[in-house]
Amino acid sequence: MGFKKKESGVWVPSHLDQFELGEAISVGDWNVGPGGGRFIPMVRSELTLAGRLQAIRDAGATHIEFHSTEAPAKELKKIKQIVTDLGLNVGMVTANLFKGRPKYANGNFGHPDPKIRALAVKDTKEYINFGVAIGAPVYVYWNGSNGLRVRQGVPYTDLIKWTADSINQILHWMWDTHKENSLAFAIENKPNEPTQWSYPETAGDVIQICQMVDEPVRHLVGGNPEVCHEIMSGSNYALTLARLHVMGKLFHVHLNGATGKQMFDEDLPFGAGDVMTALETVWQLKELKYRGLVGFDVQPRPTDTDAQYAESVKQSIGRFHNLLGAITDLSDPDRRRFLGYQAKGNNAEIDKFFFDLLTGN
Ligand code: GLT
Ligand code: MN
Repeated sequence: MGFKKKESGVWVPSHLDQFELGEAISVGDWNVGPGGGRFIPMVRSELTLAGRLQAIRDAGATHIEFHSTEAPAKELKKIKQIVTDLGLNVGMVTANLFKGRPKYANGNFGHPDPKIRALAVKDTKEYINFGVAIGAPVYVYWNGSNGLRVRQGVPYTDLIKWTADSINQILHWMWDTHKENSLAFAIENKPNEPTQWSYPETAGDVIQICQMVDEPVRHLVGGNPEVCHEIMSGSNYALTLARLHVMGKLFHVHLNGATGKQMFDEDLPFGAGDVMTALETVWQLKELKYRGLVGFDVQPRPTDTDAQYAESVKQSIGRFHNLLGAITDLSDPDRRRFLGYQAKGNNAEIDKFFFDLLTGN
């Protein structure tokens, strides 16, 4: 895994041309669980790590994603064994910089206190080492608590500079330490929750950070756009995939679903909430010839029973394959017809084309 040098001399993440679309399905360990939250009771029984991974694998995943909280770096040997025994691979790792420590309540890489910024950098480095040791191609930084809880809670220009600077430090350390075995560092933007205003908020902010880090380590950083987070911002997810792709920064994806009327992360199964977004997402990934990991970040429904432990994961993967199948099965004349509509700006026919594709007409 890691990075490879193209003939042009540019370093690129190796995993991005490794899989056929839909072949590598990566799911968060946190995507199954007993349920429970501020307004919801625990409804399912707790499973062990091995039990959770088995449920995710049986739902159709090939890769697993870990937080430092559920899969602590010090348990590397044990975790590696469980993953290998189940025939899985690790797709992504991410240090918990939101609930990992009480100190992160008011931010991480852009926290006003330099000691807490340094702690976030240290926690990240430790978990990158874990990711390298366990063979994960991707590291994700999700902003989490980074940002503002009140207006001017952090000086705005400093928030941006501190965040970029913390990431820059990590990238230099990673390249010096791990060279081409480095992980593809994918930044996952989200506009709010748990903050009122988060940074990085949008894919534009992710690209801003990519531009702010030093040129010799810039190849190491890109984005991990998530469907729900884009919908919360009022953005078109497929357009965001393209935004990052044209900059060479589409390092990973997190697919899920949202109704579009919520200002919080609904984390519905992929294809739930807004099925057209799901269809367009698969269409766009195919269009971009995306060959990285297809990651899912979904939560169980509060009504799911012990028999439906990984139902949200299973439905998400099933729908992805269904939609991919429908798109792949399009005949050449139908494809040409579609391109003709696009070239002429025939919006009515384009709209009908997608509706018919979805309904099998
Ligand atoms: C959390 C968040 C996700 C992130 C995870 C990785 S944590 O579940 O809602 O979008 O991808 O840190
Ligand atoms: Mn996510």
